[in-house]
Amino acid sequence: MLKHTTLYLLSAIFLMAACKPKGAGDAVNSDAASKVYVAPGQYDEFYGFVSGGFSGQLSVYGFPSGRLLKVLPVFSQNPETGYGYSEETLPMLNTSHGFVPYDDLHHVQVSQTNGEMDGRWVFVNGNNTPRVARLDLKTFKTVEILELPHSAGNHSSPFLTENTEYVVAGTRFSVPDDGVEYPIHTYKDNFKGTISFIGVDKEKGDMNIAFQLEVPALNFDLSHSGKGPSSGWFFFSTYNTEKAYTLLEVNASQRDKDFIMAVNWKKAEEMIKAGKGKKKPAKYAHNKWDEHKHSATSEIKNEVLVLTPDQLKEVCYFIPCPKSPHGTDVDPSGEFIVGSGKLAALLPVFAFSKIKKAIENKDFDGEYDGFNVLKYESVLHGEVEKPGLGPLHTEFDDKGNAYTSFFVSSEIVKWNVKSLEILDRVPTYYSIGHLTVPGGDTKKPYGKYVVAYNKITKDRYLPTGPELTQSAQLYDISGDKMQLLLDFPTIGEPHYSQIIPASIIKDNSLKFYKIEENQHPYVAKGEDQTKITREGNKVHVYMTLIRSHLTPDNIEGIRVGDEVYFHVTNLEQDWDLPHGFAIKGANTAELLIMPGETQTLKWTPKQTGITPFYCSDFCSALHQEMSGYIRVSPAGSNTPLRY
Ligand code: K7E
Ligand code: RUQ
Ligand code: CUA
Repeated sequence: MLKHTTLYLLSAIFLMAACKPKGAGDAVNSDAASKVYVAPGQYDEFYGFVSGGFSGQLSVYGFPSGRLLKVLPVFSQNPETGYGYSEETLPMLNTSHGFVPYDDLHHVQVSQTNGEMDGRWVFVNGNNTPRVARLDLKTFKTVEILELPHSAGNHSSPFLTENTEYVVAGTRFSVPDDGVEYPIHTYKDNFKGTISFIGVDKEKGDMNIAFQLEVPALNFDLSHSGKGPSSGWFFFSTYNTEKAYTLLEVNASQRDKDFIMAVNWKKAEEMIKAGKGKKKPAKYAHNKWDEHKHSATSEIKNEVLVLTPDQLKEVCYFIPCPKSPHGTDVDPSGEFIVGSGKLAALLPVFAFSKIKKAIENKDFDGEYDGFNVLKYESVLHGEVEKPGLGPLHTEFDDKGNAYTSFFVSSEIVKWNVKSLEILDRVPTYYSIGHLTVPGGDTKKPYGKYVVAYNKITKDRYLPTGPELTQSAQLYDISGDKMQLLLDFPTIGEPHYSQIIPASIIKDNSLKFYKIEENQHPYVAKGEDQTKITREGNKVHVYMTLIRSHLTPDNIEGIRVGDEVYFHVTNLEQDWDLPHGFAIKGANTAELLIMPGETQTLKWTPKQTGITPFYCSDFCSALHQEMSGYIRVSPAGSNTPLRY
């Protein structure tokens, strides 16, 4: 009965989010338009990489204009480019469960050097089938996907250490080891949490699981790396200290305080270097894109190194944090850590110097599952009082201020990190989740804007049926008061994003692939290298595209039942000259091939007749001429190959 009362109360609080804050219509000043106006032909000042949530994609926006520049498929198939359809890209979406072309992408991190965004790569998490992906910002392509074993609900991920030494990923659902079944009610004894430390190659960016920590069964929600004085530490918000395994939202919120777990990852790393890691069976896919072969490979790995709870007493410490903390955010100085208890009426700010002292002095308040718990009061810098309802995430500017999102009261609150004084608040329309200041989780914020990513759109845009676009809002934070400038729709549900000065990225952007560097096994580097080969029923067509013809363009001798592989090379050597490739009735893919690249479409003709194919991207005045015919003869016929 009590449980149900709590449930109703909680639902009531969260449903309030659907109410409309006052003054929704008149929140914009007349100069807002000029502040977001980027004249035709001009570039935006910032790139924004915005999570696409359950669309499994990442989108690229220009700021301050809010113009959508590109949608980048990661854990999804994309008919626009053939990603996840072409033979070369299929392995990217392989997992230990087979081909999984969807996921729920929440968090975005641009690679860092010395705690500042360096613009080399973007890392994102797959929340559902636990994966971490890396995109290369030279090509804006997904180049690596690594599955995480013994994890479920890869939510507190993929947060980075200051020099991108590690991508860190904590499990949201505690589970037993992969493949092991226990009665669910034995949760307390048999379930556990894991935190993966994924090593990143300094030059190439290649990821590998360096080690995993086995930790108590808790829900690891979010995390952030320490920096400066807190270098070498990582902070995770956790909830469900009650170890509930049913009606989670309610049971998991009964206690007054949950925990932030502080992890001394430098110490864990030393233990691994000293050979203390234990080998444990694991099954996970590691998929890599080869830029020269223009192809992906997928490898299934079968082992990880782990440190077990009995080894971690001097690695992990618990900090009490009020009611179901969500974001754990570290300020640019690295001294202050903000915990956001979703159901708490205040915002605790912890001081790293006090955490360090408490650990040195062994100033503990008992244990939780064999780990030392620090005293709340002894590590607290202070509390922001009555900040708002339902705090989720905090970002920082370069003037010592913090910006916290409040889901239930649907607002952003600006406060000073040292004085804890509330300075300003603005409504968001409606019910904000994450928010982003450019560089706002690094040592170097660019405190010009904050972008709100909202959970509920309601009536901000023209109705589009029951399903509305998701929505984001851009605010100017350069003055004392925040000012709403712009609404813009997003692709899928936006969670976190990263916003980075365009100057760090744009000059490194690749214009086209050099044809002489193309190492695709089926490349034709000129029309003289085009050909068709047959082995049994497998036919390989080495085809080229250049304005404005496909070579070969008349193909005979294909039979019903053949497996035909069209390896299509775009011979152009210039920026912005892709060609498309489409075959009538092909149910595998339609391709978009970049200059210098080779991609493959697999086609298994089911009926006899004449099948046209053509370039599907308008590429020149003779684009409509860019087409050809295939003659398909009956199975077993002996029409000779002719092209
Ligand atoms: Cu707050 Cu998945 Cu980062 Cu979304 S989580 S809001
Ligand atoms: S054609 S430019 Cu199909 Cu009218 Cu498009
Ligand atoms: Cu090539 Cu149109």
